[in-house]
Amino acid sequence: MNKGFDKATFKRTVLDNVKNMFRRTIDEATPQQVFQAVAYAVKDVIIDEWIATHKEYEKKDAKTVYYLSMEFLMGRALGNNIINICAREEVKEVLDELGFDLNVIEDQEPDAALGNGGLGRLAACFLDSLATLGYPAYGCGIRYRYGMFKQKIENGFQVEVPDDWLKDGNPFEIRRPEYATEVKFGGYVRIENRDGRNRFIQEGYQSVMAVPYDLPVIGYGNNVVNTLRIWDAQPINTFNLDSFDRGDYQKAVEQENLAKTIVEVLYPNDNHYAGKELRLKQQYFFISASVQRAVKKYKEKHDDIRKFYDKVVFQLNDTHPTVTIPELMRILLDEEGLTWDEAWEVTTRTCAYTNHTIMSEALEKWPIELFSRLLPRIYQIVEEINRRFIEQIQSKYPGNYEKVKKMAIIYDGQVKMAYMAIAASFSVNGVARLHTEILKNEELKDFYQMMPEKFNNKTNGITQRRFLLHGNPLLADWVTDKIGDEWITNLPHIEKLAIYASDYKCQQEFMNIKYQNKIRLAKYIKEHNGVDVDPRSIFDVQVKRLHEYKRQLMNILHVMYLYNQLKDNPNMDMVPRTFIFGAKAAAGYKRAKLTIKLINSVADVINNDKTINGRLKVVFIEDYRVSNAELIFAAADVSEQISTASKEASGTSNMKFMLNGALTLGTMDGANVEIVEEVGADRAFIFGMSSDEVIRYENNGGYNPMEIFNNDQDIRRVLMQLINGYFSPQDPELFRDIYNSLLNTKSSDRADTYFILKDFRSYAEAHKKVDRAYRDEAWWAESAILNVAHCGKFTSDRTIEEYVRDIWHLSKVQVEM
Ligand code: 26Q
Repeated sequence: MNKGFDKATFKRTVLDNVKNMFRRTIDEATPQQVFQAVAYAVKDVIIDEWIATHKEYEKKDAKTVYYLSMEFLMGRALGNNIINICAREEVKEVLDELGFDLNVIEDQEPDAALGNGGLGRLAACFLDSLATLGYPAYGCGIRYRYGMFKQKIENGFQVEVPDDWLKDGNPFEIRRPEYATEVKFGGYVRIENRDGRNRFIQEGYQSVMAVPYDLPVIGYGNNVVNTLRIWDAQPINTFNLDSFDRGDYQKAVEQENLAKTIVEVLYPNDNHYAGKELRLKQQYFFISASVQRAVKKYKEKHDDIRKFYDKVVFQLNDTHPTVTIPELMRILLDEEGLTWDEAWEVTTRTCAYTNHTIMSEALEKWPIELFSRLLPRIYQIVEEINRRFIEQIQSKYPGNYEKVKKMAIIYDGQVKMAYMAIAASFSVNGVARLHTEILKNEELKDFYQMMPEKFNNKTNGITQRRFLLHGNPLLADWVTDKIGDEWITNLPHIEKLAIYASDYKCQQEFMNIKYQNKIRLAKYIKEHNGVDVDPRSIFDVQVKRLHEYKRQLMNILHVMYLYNQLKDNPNMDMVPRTFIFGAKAAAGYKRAKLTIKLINSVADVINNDKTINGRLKVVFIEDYRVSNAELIFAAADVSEQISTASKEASGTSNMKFMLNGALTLGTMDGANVEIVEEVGADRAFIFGMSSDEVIRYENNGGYNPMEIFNNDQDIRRVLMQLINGYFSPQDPELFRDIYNSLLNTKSSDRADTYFILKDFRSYAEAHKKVDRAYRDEAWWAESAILNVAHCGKFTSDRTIEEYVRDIWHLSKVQVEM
């Protein structure tokens, strides 16, 4: 309940908006038009708080974190905003009175899909927590014209469709041309000696104008509204005839094109580096604009730039924003006139770096040629950072050239972004305890040995406001009924539920809510996939980006194995199971896309086989994204978290499932380790090799999948079905590449890189345990409730408080209205 919320005024505003924006009365308005009208009305409600929040920050002269990220996977804003202003009931009533269903209106909004997966969604959860906790923060990113592509499934194959998310406008954003900033690319650097000092002047460059759009990030029930600032690009001087005369015609066209292409589209790679020139342009574009703006804002109130770090901290979301470091150095050296040592002091006390992956193919390395051509002055600075860093390595390890080779920022013709980020940050953090340990002891061992004080862990978290309060209203109300609503802003409080876990009536209530949510998802699946699924079956779910290390392939191979068992033994006693997948594959990732086809081919055969009596169903949910994720988590019984141990830095869907009372079926990887620690190993289904074992095999060899293939007839049969046309009669060779990846990779790579065959038996065993466990309804309900009760650690509120305490050192601000 929001005491200040005036229903009558709100209703009036909605009606006026429909009239003024569309020249219609409410009964003539389409749902999309009503959505627009409601969204603008909500913006009216929060605008004063937005202004007041920033006034308060100014007044307090509060230190601010800038969360710099190429991705913010925000999802829809309306429903979340209504929840955070605590006016969901009121808005629902107003819409009821106007003859509209709030859920239908919410469904009109496109997802803001300015991100790929975990890293982008983490940024969005962090913004929610920062605002809710009252910390001064900006998110800084790019206003991509097209976000993450829409996925269509055609004939079982993924087809990518552009995500034209801005086509109906974006009601919550505000364009801020007054903060437009020029960003320069290319050209050359002229050195001029003035008053005995060298000046570095970039000439012959191309530039674009960066124009920010601000989006409100609303704290829960506290009047705080922070800002997500995303930058658009515009041509600098619109084409004029003069340029003809000056012979600059070509350049004018190029500048115009640069502005258009730079923010055109989000790169759809997740955990994979693509060394594309445009990607580096995007990085420098939004970083230069954000850093310039932060410095300008600081200077409006302070005259000693040497104390910049007292008021500003830059958090680098992976290496993608690492040009922050040389860009800040450039501004301090070339524009503010600081000495190198002074500038370095400021930079290294301002920047902190988060690592999200240990996958070597995700490490960013830019060819010197490209980097120096695109960013000539920035490259000079990187060279000097590298020169001094090497000096430092040599003084610490005299004569040890191996160390230089392994740690240099520039080596082998490449600029290594992670090494620069580590060298110039005061903090380096991993995103789950196990991940941080692997960074310290394996991937970044040399850096850890040289500067151990920088390394720290910040286990990821998620916002319960979106993923329980908004996504699962039935369960949210039930929890509040039992223990009050403190959990909304203090998730550990949810532990109070534990005493109800063994109570028969509570178990029944809980399982009934799960059942209602399964009906809701079944309806969605029927509407979108045309497949009937039984809400009484076990909903066994794997939703995340498609990547070999996440092993969706192992999941579907196991489904094939189960199907074989059912065919051999039609009376086999098993609890009906619905295997649900959702995953986008990077457009260029062939094997990932083929895995989607395999899942759909297996689904086709199994779902149409009458002889198995509907005991097995396979569903691939098209276009997995934040908005349908909320429905999926709420309905899940089993959470598949089955990455090869050591490969998943943290995972965050594991936490969202837990929050919604699904049991984890997973490996001891990423944050799964900590989830099991919280809920107890007996309330989860853990299987597979440990990260130590995996790393030992990787270092010493000794794994031969062919042995397993030759000795395990069930596995052999499943693999043969990949190449005998069993699931693809029209094209028996279709899945040959997948078969080869498991058994006989021709290249120098080891076969079965991700140990699918090695872990298969123990995976199947874990599934058997799920089947047995689900039959004991009381045990299952108790375990599910205990998962909810023990998820308190995994709120992003806790994660943010740790960042604040150990890295950012911010103070909370109160906004009175
Ligand atoms: C890099 C260069 C060029 C193009 C694209 C990229 C790129 C883009 C996105 C590289 C990596 C990503 C995304 C990585 C990511 O999402 N990592 C996930 O981060 C989560 C939040 O910390 C973790 O929970 C996941 O374990 C981790 O995989």
